[in-house]
Amino acid sequence: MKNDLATMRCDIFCTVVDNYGDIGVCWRLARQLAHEHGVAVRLWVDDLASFNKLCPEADASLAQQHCREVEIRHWNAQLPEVAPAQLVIEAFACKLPENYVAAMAAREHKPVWINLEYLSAEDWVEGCHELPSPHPSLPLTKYFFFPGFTPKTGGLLLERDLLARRDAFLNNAAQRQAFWQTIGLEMPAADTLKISLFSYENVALPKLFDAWVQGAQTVLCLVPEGRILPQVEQYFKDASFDRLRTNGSKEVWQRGKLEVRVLPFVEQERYDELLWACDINFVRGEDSCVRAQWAGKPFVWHIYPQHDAVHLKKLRAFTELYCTGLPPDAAQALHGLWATWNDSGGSGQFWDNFRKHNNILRHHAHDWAQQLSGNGLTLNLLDFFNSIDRMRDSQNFSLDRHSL
Ligand code: TRH
Repeated sequence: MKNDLATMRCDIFCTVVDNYGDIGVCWRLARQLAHEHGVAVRLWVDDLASFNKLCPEADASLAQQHCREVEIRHWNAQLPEVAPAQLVIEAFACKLPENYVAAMAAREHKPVWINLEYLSAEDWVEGCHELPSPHPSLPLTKYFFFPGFTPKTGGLLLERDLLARRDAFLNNAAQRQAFWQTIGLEMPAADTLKISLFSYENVALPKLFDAWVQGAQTVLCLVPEGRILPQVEQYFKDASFDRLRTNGSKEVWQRGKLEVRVLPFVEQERYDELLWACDINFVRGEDSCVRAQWAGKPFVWHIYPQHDAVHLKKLRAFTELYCTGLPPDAAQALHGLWATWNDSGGSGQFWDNFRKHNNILRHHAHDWAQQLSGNGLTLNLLDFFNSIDRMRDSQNFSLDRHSL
Protein backbone atom coordinates (compact mmCIF):
# COMPACT_ATOMS: atom_id res chain seq x y z
CA MET A 1 0.00 0.00 0.00
CA LYS A 2 1.31 3.41 -0.94
CA ASN A 3 0.11 5.43 2.05
CA ASP A 4 1.70 4.95 5.39
CA LEU A 5 -1.37 3.94 7.38
CA ALA A 6 0.42 4.60 10.65
CA THR A 7 0.33 8.33 9.88
CA MET A 8 -3.03 8.28 8.22
CA ARG A 9 -6.10 9.92 9.74
CA CYS A 10 -9.72 9.11 9.11
CA ASP A 11 -12.89 10.98 10.13
CA ILE A 12 -16.12 8.99 10.25
CA PHE A 13 -19.41 10.89 10.59
CA CYS A 14 -22.48 9.10 11.87
CA THR A 15 -26.00 10.25 12.63
CA VAL A 16 -28.15 7.77 14.50
CA VAL A 17 -31.49 7.52 12.67
CA ASP A 18 -32.98 5.03 15.09
CA ASN A 19 -31.90 1.70 16.57
CA TYR A 20 -28.25 0.69 16.64
CA GLY A 21 -27.36 -0.25 13.08
CA ASP A 22 -25.86 3.05 11.90
CA ILE A 23 -23.57 3.48 14.86
CA GLY A 24 -23.03 -0.30 14.98
CA VAL A 25 -21.47 -0.33 11.52
CA CYS A 26 -19.46 2.87 12.13
CA TRP A 27 -18.10 1.68 15.45
CA ARG A 28 -17.06 -1.65 13.97
CA LEU A 29 -15.35 0.01 11.02
CA ALA A 30 -13.63 2.57 13.26
CA ARG A 31 -12.23 -0.11 15.54
CA GLN A 32 -11.00 -2.20 12.66
CA LEU A 33 -9.27 0.70 10.92
CA ALA A 34 -7.57 1.67 14.18
CA HIS A 35 -6.78 -1.75 15.57
CA GLU A 36 -5.80 -3.69 12.45
CA HIS A 37 -4.39 -0.91 10.29
CA GLY A 38 -3.06 1.64 12.76
CA VAL A 39 -5.18 4.44 11.28
CA ALA A 40 -5.91 7.37 13.63
CA VAL A 41 -9.71 7.38 13.62
CA ARG A 42 -12.02 10.10 14.86
CA LEU A 43 -15.65 8.97 15.08
CA TRP A 44 -18.18 11.82 15.13
CA VAL A 45 -21.55 10.65 16.43
CA ASP A 46 -24.63 12.71 17.28
CA ASP A 47 -26.11 10.28 19.81
CA LEU A 48 -23.71 9.16 22.50
CA ALA A 49 -26.43 7.37 24.46
CA SER A 50 -26.88 4.87 21.61
CA PHE A 51 -23.13 4.55 21.25
CA ASN A 52 -22.89 3.84 24.97
CA LYS A 53 -25.11 0.75 24.54
CA LEU A 54 -22.56 -0.75 22.14
CA CYS A 55 -19.58 0.49 24.12
CA PRO A 56 -20.52 0.77 27.80
CA GLU A 57 -17.13 2.19 28.76
CA ALA A 58 -18.01 5.40 26.84
CA ASP A 59 -19.20 8.35 28.89
CA ALA A 60 -22.24 9.85 27.14
CA SER A 61 -21.62 13.24 28.77
CA LEU A 62 -18.17 13.81 27.25
CA ALA A 63 -17.62 15.84 24.09
CA GLN A 64 -14.34 14.05 23.42
CA GLN A 65 -12.88 10.78 24.66
CA HIS A 66 -10.88 7.76 23.55
CA CYS A 67 -12.37 4.25 23.50
CA ARG A 68 -10.53 1.21 22.12
CA GLU A 69 -7.95 3.23 20.17
CA VAL A 70 -10.64 5.41 18.58
CA GLU A 71 -11.24 9.09 19.32
CA ILE A 72 -14.96 9.59 19.95
CA ARG A 73 -16.38 13.06 19.35
CA HIS A 74 -19.88 14.20 20.16
CA TRP A 75 -21.19 15.70 16.91
CA ASN A 76 -23.59 18.45 17.84
CA ALA A 77 -24.95 21.47 16.02
CA GLN A 78 -21.70 23.41 15.73
CA LEU A 79 -18.70 21.38 14.66
CA PRO A 80 -15.47 22.97 15.90
CA GLU A 81 -12.95 24.08 13.27
CA VAL A 82 -10.77 21.00 12.81
CA ALA A 83 -8.27 19.92 10.17
CA PRO A 84 -10.00 17.31 7.98
CA ALA A 85 -8.49 13.85 7.76
CA GLN A 86 -7.11 12.30 4.53
CA LEU A 87 -9.98 9.81 4.48
CA VAL A 88 -13.45 11.16 5.27
CA ILE A 89 -16.36 8.75 5.61
CA GLU A 90 -19.90 10.03 5.61
CA ALA A 91 -21.98 7.10 6.81
CA PHE A 92 -25.32 6.42 5.15
CA ALA A 93 -25.51 9.81 3.41
CA CYS A 94 -25.55 11.79 6.65
CA LYS A 95 -24.87 15.42 5.72
CA LEU A 96 -21.37 16.65 6.58
CA PRO A 97 -21.17 20.00 8.39
CA GLU A 98 -20.64 22.92 6.00
CA ASN A 99 -17.58 24.27 7.79
CA TYR A 100 -15.97 20.82 7.56
CA VAL A 101 -16.70 20.55 3.82
CA ALA A 102 -15.27 24.04 3.28
CA ALA A 103 -12.12 23.00 5.17
CA MET A 104 -11.85 19.88 2.96
CA ALA A 105 -12.09 22.04 -0.17
CA ALA A 106 -9.43 24.41 1.16
CA ARG A 107 -6.83 21.67 1.52
CA GLU A 108 -4.20 21.49 -1.16
CA HIS A 109 -4.21 17.69 -1.05
CA LYS A 110 -7.96 17.00 -1.05
CA PRO A 111 -9.26 14.29 1.27
CA VAL A 112 -10.80 11.17 -0.23
CA TRP A 113 -14.51 11.57 0.56
CA ILE A 114 -16.58 8.40 0.80
CA ASN A 115 -20.28 7.94 1.28
CA LEU A 116 -20.60 4.53 2.92
CA GLU A 117 -23.98 3.16 1.89
CA TYR A 118 -26.43 0.66 3.36
CA LEU A 119 -26.04 -3.02 2.57
CA SER A 120 -28.15 -4.54 -0.17
CA ALA A 121 -27.92 -7.64 -2.36
CA GLU A 122 -29.82 -6.00 -5.23
CA ASP A 123 -28.25 -6.14 -8.70
CA TRP A 124 -27.89 -2.38 -9.17
CA VAL A 125 -25.39 -2.17 -6.30
CA GLU A 126 -22.49 -3.48 -8.41
CA GLY A 127 -23.10 -0.72 -10.98
CA CYS A 128 -23.13 2.08 -8.39
CA HIS A 129 -20.25 0.94 -6.21
CA GLU A 130 -17.30 3.40 -6.38
CA LEU A 131 -19.18 5.87 -8.60
CA PRO A 132 -17.95 9.47 -8.25
CA SER A 133 -20.26 12.38 -7.48
CA PRO A 134 -18.53 15.74 -8.08
CA HIS A 135 -19.54 18.54 -5.70
CA PRO A 136 -21.72 21.10 -7.54
CA SER A 137 -19.62 24.11 -6.54
CA LEU A 138 -16.46 23.04 -4.71
CA PRO A 139 -13.37 21.20 -6.01
CA LEU A 140 -14.35 17.99 -4.23
CA THR A 141 -15.61 14.58 -5.35
CA LYS A 142 -17.55 12.19 -3.19
CA TYR A 143 -17.47 8.44 -3.97
CA PHE A 144 -20.20 5.93 -3.26
CA PHE A 145 -19.00 2.84 -1.47
CA PHE A 146 -21.47 -0.03 -1.28
CA PRO A 147 -21.05 -3.00 1.01
CA GLY A 148 -22.26 -6.20 -0.61
CA PHE A 149 -22.00 -9.91 -1.16
CA THR A 150 -20.28 -10.13 -4.54
CA PRO A 151 -16.70 -9.37 -5.61
CA LYS A 152 -17.83 -6.26 -7.53
CA THR A 153 -19.12 -4.63 -4.33
CA GLY A 154 -17.28 -3.32 -1.28
CA GLY A 155 -17.72 -6.59 0.62
CA LEU A 156 -18.60 -6.96 4.29
CA LEU A 157 -16.99 -5.88 7.54
CA LEU A 158 -14.96 -8.78 8.86
CA GLU A 159 -12.23 -8.61 11.47
CA ARG A 160 -9.03 -10.41 10.51
CA ASP A 161 -9.28 -13.00 13.25
CA LEU A 162 -13.06 -13.36 13.56
CA LEU A 163 -13.51 -16.76 11.91
CA ALA A 164 -10.53 -18.19 13.79
CA ARG A 165 -11.97 -16.91 17.09
CA ARG A 166 -15.34 -18.36 16.18
CA ASP A 167 -13.85 -21.77 15.45
CA ALA A 168 -11.78 -21.71 18.64
CA PHE A 169 -14.95 -20.95 20.60
CA LEU A 170 -16.90 -23.73 18.92
CA ASN A 171 -14.14 -26.26 19.50
CA ASN A 172 -13.49 -25.41 23.10
CA ALA A 173 -16.03 -26.56 25.69
CA ALA A 174 -14.41 -24.47 28.43
CA GLN A 175 -14.86 -21.27 26.41
CA ARG A 176 -18.49 -22.13 25.71
CA GLN A 177 -19.11 -22.97 29.33
CA ALA A 178 -17.59 -19.63 30.33
CA PHE A 179 -19.95 -17.88 27.94
CA TRP A 180 -23.03 -19.54 29.44
CA GLN A 181 -21.81 -18.60 32.90
CA THR A 182 -21.47 -14.94 31.92
CA ILE A 183 -25.20 -14.93 31.11
CA GLY A 184 -25.99 -16.73 34.35
CA LEU A 185 -26.78 -20.17 32.90
CA GLU A 186 -25.42 -23.67 32.98
CA MET A 187 -24.36 -25.09 29.63
CA PRO A 188 -27.66 -26.31 28.09
CA ALA A 189 -28.17 -30.03 27.46
CA ALA A 190 -26.91 -31.23 24.06
CA ASP A 191 -30.43 -31.89 22.79
CA THR A 192 -31.74 -28.42 23.69
CA LEU A 193 -32.22 -26.18 20.69
CA LYS A 194 -30.62 -22.82 21.50
CA ILE A 195 -32.06 -19.82 19.70
CA SER A 196 -31.19 -16.13 19.95
CA LEU A 197 -33.99 -13.73 19.10
CA PHE A 198 -33.11 -10.13 18.18
CA SER A 199 -36.01 -8.61 16.31
CA TYR A 200 -38.33 -5.67 15.77
CA GLU A 201 -41.96 -5.94 16.83
CA ASN A 202 -43.24 -8.92 14.87
CA VAL A 203 -46.79 -10.15 14.24
CA ALA A 204 -45.54 -13.69 13.64
CA LEU A 205 -44.11 -14.06 17.15
CA PRO A 206 -47.12 -15.86 18.73
CA LYS A 207 -47.29 -18.51 16.00
CA LEU A 208 -43.54 -19.06 16.18
CA PHE A 209 -43.71 -19.43 19.96
CA ASP A 210 -46.69 -21.76 19.59
CA ALA A 211 -44.62 -23.98 17.31
CA TRP A 212 -41.80 -24.09 19.86
CA VAL A 213 -44.14 -24.68 22.80
CA GLN A 214 -45.78 -27.61 21.03
CA GLY A 215 -42.66 -29.01 19.35
CA ALA A 216 -40.84 -32.24 20.19
CA GLN A 217 -37.56 -30.56 21.15
CA THR A 218 -36.78 -28.37 24.16
CA VAL A 219 -36.11 -24.80 23.02
CA LEU A 220 -34.09 -22.27 24.97
CA CYS A 221 -34.79 -18.85 23.47
CA LEU A 222 -32.50 -15.99 24.46
CA VAL A 223 -33.98 -12.55 23.88
CA PRO A 224 -31.70 -9.51 24.16
CA GLU A 225 -33.56 -6.58 25.70
CA GLY A 226 -35.22 -4.55 23.01
CA ARG A 227 -38.25 -3.81 20.89
CA ILE A 228 -39.78 -7.30 20.84
CA LEU A 229 -39.83 -7.69 24.60
CA PRO A 230 -43.35 -6.30 25.22
CA GLN A 231 -44.71 -8.87 22.77
CA VAL A 232 -42.84 -11.68 24.48
CA GLU A 233 -44.40 -10.61 27.78
CA GLN A 234 -47.80 -10.36 26.16
CA TYR A 235 -47.52 -13.89 24.76
CA PHE A 236 -47.11 -15.33 28.21
CA LYS A 237 -49.79 -13.08 29.72
CA ASP A 238 -52.28 -14.00 26.98
CA ALA A 239 -51.70 -17.66 27.66
CA SER A 240 -52.20 -17.03 31.40
CA PHE A 241 -48.87 -18.53 32.14
CA ASP A 242 -47.15 -16.77 34.94
CA ARG A 243 -43.68 -15.51 34.64
CA LEU A 244 -41.48 -18.16 36.15
CA ARG A 245 -38.91 -16.03 37.88
CA THR A 246 -37.70 -12.46 37.88
CA ASN A 247 -34.14 -11.95 38.88
CA GLY A 248 -33.10 -8.31 38.62
CA SER A 249 -33.48 -7.42 34.95
CA LYS A 250 -33.31 -11.09 33.93
CA GLU A 251 -36.70 -12.60 33.22
CA VAL A 252 -37.53 -16.22 32.58
CA TRP A 253 -40.70 -17.70 31.15
CA GLN A 254 -41.59 -21.30 30.46
CA ARG A 255 -44.42 -23.04 28.68
CA GLY A 256 -44.49 -26.50 27.12
CA LYS A 257 -41.14 -27.13 25.46
CA LEU A 258 -40.20 -23.45 25.40
CA GLU A 259 -38.11 -21.53 27.89
CA VAL A 260 -37.47 -17.85 27.24
CA ARG A 261 -34.73 -15.85 28.91
CA VAL A 262 -34.21 -12.14 28.59
CA LEU A 263 -30.61 -11.02 28.32
CA PRO A 264 -29.20 -7.59 28.90
CA PHE A 265 -27.97 -5.84 25.74
CA VAL A 266 -24.25 -6.67 25.69
CA GLU A 267 -21.35 -4.62 24.35
CA GLN A 268 -20.87 -5.10 20.64
CA GLU A 269 -17.78 -7.31 20.81
CA ARG A 270 -19.59 -9.81 23.02
CA TYR A 271 -22.68 -10.17 20.85
CA ASP A 272 -20.81 -12.54 18.50
CA GLU A 273 -20.44 -15.10 21.28
CA LEU A 274 -24.19 -15.28 21.69
CA LEU A 275 -24.55 -16.01 17.96
CA TRP A 276 -21.82 -18.64 18.05
CA ALA A 277 -23.31 -20.33 21.12
CA CYS A 278 -26.78 -20.69 19.60
CA ASP A 279 -27.97 -23.15 16.94
CA ILE A 280 -30.23 -20.71 15.14
CA ASN A 281 -30.11 -16.91 15.27
CA PHE A 282 -32.93 -14.47 14.60
CA VAL A 283 -31.36 -11.16 13.63
CA ARG A 284 -32.51 -7.85 12.20
CA GLY A 285 -31.42 -4.68 10.38
CA GLU A 286 -27.97 -4.85 8.88
CA ASP A 287 -25.06 -5.41 11.23
CA SER A 288 -26.49 -8.24 13.33
CA CYS A 289 -27.54 -9.95 10.09
CA VAL A 290 -23.95 -9.83 8.84
CA ARG A 291 -22.67 -11.13 12.17
CA ALA A 292 -25.12 -14.04 11.98
CA GLN A 293 -23.67 -14.89 8.59
CA TRP A 294 -20.15 -14.92 10.00
CA ALA A 295 -21.40 -17.19 12.78
CA GLY A 296 -21.97 -19.79 10.06
CA LYS A 297 -25.24 -21.00 11.61
CA PRO A 298 -28.76 -21.07 10.15
CA PHE A 299 -30.36 -17.67 10.71
CA VAL A 300 -33.62 -15.83 10.16
CA TRP A 301 -33.54 -12.20 9.10
CA HIS A 302 -36.07 -9.58 10.14
CA ILE A 303 -35.29 -6.85 7.62
CA TYR A 304 -35.64 -3.19 8.63
CA PRO A 305 -39.18 -2.24 7.45
CA GLN A 306 -39.34 0.68 5.02
CA HIS A 307 -42.09 2.68 3.32
CA ASP A 308 -43.87 1.18 0.32
CA ALA A 309 -42.46 -2.24 1.16
CA VAL A 310 -39.16 -1.48 -0.61
CA HIS A 311 -37.51 -3.63 2.02
CA LEU A 312 -39.26 -6.70 0.59
CA LYS A 313 -37.37 -6.26 -2.69
CA LYS A 314 -34.15 -6.19 -0.70
CA LEU A 315 -35.21 -9.24 1.23
CA ARG A 316 -36.00 -11.13 -1.97
CA ALA A 317 -32.68 -10.15 -3.55
CA PHE A 318 -30.73 -11.42 -0.57
CA THR A 319 -32.78 -14.60 -0.15
CA GLU A 320 -32.26 -15.51 -3.78
CA LEU A 321 -28.53 -14.94 -3.58
CA TYR A 322 -28.21 -16.77 -0.29
CA CYS A 323 -30.19 -19.77 -1.50
CA THR A 324 -28.05 -20.28 -4.61
CA GLY A 325 -26.81 -23.86 -4.51
CA LEU A 326 -29.37 -25.08 -1.96
CA PRO A 327 -31.66 -27.95 -3.03
CA PRO A 328 -35.07 -26.47 -4.01
CA ASP A 329 -36.98 -27.91 -1.03
CA ALA A 330 -34.45 -26.53 1.48
CA ALA A 331 -34.53 -23.14 -0.28
CA GLN A 332 -38.32 -23.21 -0.16
CA ALA A 333 -38.26 -23.99 3.56
CA LEU A 334 -35.99 -21.01 4.18
CA HIS A 335 -38.16 -18.74 2.02
CA GLY A 336 -41.23 -19.92 3.95
CA LEU A 337 -39.90 -19.08 7.39
CA TRP A 338 -38.32 -15.79 6.31
CA ALA A 339 -41.54 -14.73 4.57
CA THR A 340 -43.58 -15.57 7.68
CA TRP A 341 -41.17 -13.68 9.90
CA ASN A 342 -41.29 -10.62 7.62
CA ASP A 343 -45.08 -10.74 7.29
CA SER A 344 -44.90 -11.26 3.54
CA GLY A 345 -46.67 -14.60 3.13
CA GLY A 346 -45.39 -17.94 4.39
CA SER A 347 -47.54 -20.92 5.21
CA GLY A 348 -48.48 -22.94 8.30
CA GLN A 349 -45.63 -25.45 8.32
CA PHE A 350 -42.95 -22.74 8.25
CA TRP A 351 -41.09 -23.89 11.34
CA ASP A 352 -41.26 -27.68 10.86
CA ASN A 353 -40.12 -27.34 7.25
CA PHE A 354 -37.19 -25.24 8.24
CA ARG A 355 -36.15 -27.68 10.94
CA LYS A 356 -36.52 -30.61 8.58
CA HIS A 357 -33.69 -29.18 6.49
CA ASN A 358 -31.54 -28.22 9.43
CA ASN A 359 -28.45 -30.21 8.46
CA ILE A 360 -28.30 -28.93 4.96
CA LEU A 361 -28.98 -25.35 6.10
CA ARG A 362 -26.22 -25.66 8.68
CA HIS A 363 -23.65 -26.77 6.14
CA HIS A 364 -24.81 -24.14 3.72
CA ALA A 365 -24.45 -21.39 6.35
CA HIS A 366 -20.93 -22.51 7.12
CA ASP A 367 -19.90 -22.59 3.45
CA TRP A 368 -21.56 -19.23 2.80
CA ALA A 369 -19.44 -17.57 5.50
CA GLN A 370 -16.32 -19.14 4.06
CA GLN A 371 -17.21 -18.03 0.56
CA LEU A 372 -17.77 -14.39 1.60
CA SER A 373 -14.74 -14.12 3.82
CA GLY A 374 -12.32 -13.19 1.02
CA ASN A 375 -14.06 -9.87 0.44
CA GLY A 376 -13.42 -7.78 3.57
CA LEU A 377 -14.80 -4.24 3.46
CA THR A 378 -12.09 -2.46 5.40
CA LEU A 379 -9.26 -3.63 3.15
CA ASN A 380 -11.34 -2.86 0.07
CA LEU A 381 -11.97 0.63 1.41
CA LEU A 382 -8.28 1.26 2.06
CA ASP A 383 -7.36 -0.05 -1.39
CA PHE A 384 -9.93 2.25 -2.92
CA PHE A 385 -8.62 5.17 -0.89
CA ASN A 386 -5.12 4.47 -2.18
CA SER A 387 -6.21 4.15 -5.79
CA ILE A 388 -8.02 7.52 -5.69
CA ASP A 389 -5.13 9.16 -3.93
CA ARG A 390 -2.66 7.75 -6.49
CA MET A 391 -4.84 8.81 -9.38
CA ARG A 392 -4.90 12.36 -8.05
CA ASP A 393 -1.15 12.36 -7.58
CA SER A 394 -0.62 11.34 -11.19
CA GLN A 395 -3.13 13.97 -12.39
CA ASN A 396 -1.32 16.64 -10.35
CA PHE A 397 2.00 15.38 -11.71
CA SER A 398 0.88 15.74 -15.33
CA LEU A 399 -0.67 19.17 -14.60
CA ASP A 400 2.64 20.22 -13.06
CA ARG A 401 4.50 18.99 -16.17
CA HIS A 402 2.14 20.98 -18.42
CA SER A 403 2.77 24.10 -16.44
CA LEU A 404 6.55 23.74 -16.70
O1 TRH B 1 -30.47 -1.84 15.47
P1 TRH B 1 -30.84 -2.24 14.10
O2 TRH B 1 -32.26 -2.47 13.88
O3 TRH B 1 -30.33 -1.17 13.09
C1 TRH B 1 -31.06 -0.74 11.97
C2 TRH B 1 -30.43 -1.23 10.68
O4 TRH B 1 -29.06 -1.07 10.64
C3 TRH B 1 -31.04 -0.50 9.51
O5 TRH B 1 -30.36 -0.85 8.32
C4 TRH B 1 -30.94 0.98 9.73
O6 TRH B 1 -31.47 1.67 8.70
C5 TRH B 1 -31.69 1.31 10.99
O7 TRH B 1 -31.08 0.64 12.08
C6 TRH B 1 -31.69 2.78 11.26
O8 TRH B 1 -30.07 -3.59 13.70
P2 TRH B 1 -28.54 -3.89 13.42
O9 TRH B 1 -28.12 -3.27 12.12
O10 TRH B 1 -28.40 -5.32 13.52
O11 TRH B 1 -27.74 -3.20 14.58
C7 TRH B 1 -27.72 -3.68 15.88
C8 TRH B 1 -26.35 -3.50 16.48
O12 TRH B 1 -26.39 -3.79 17.87
C9 TRH B 1 -25.29 -4.41 15.89
O13 TRH B 1 -24.07 -3.71 15.74
C10 TRH B 1 -25.12 -5.51 16.93
C11 TRH B 1 -25.36 -4.72 18.18
N1 TRH B 1 -25.76 -5.48 19.39
C12 TRH B 1 -24.97 -5.40 20.51
O14 TRH B 1 -23.92 -4.74 20.49
N2 TRH B 1 -25.36 -6.05 21.64
C13 TRH B 1 -26.49 -6.79 21.71
O15 TRH B 1 -26.81 -7.36 22.77
C14 TRH B 1 -27.29 -6.87 20.54
C15 TRH B 1 -28.55 -7.68 20.55
C16 TRH B 1 -26.91 -6.19 19.40
